[in-house]
Amino acid sequence: MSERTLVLVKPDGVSRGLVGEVISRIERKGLSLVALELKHVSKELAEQHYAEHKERPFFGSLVEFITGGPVVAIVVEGVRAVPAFRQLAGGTDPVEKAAPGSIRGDFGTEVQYNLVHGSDSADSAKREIDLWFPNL
Ligand code: DAT
Ligand code: MG
Repeated sequence: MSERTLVLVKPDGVSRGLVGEVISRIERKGLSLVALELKHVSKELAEQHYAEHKERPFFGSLVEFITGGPVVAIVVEGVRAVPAFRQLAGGTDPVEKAAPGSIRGDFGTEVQYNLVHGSDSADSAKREIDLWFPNL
């Protein structure tokens, strides 16, 4: 069953020149790109995107980070796209949780600078795609 997920290459991934690497891994996994945009993220969009974390101590710095440079937002489609991209990304902590071979495991060291976002469920994907690509 085909489904969609929202992928973000966060500002650290863009500034480190890893956009092509991330897209390449998505394509090699067998997933398709449906929409792609380089975006400067407003504080409002960042706060809505990460609304589930608004009570967490890192929320302020997370919003500051994600609005601090352009991100590449991608709608990805394919069979089991949501968990498939989470697998490609690796766990949230690039050192403790993300396995080597994953994007975070291969390229990251710090939790905040973990390079990519991927929706965590089909419901989150729908909410996030509506937020980032209202015209899709
Ligand atoms: P994920 O991005 O793997 O879905 P999450 O939804 O729990 O992880 O958190 C969203 C982002 O917030 C995460 O990618 C990086 C940041 N973050 C999470 N936990 C953090 C922490 N303990 N300290 C700093 N940043 C954190
Ligand atoms: Mg999450």
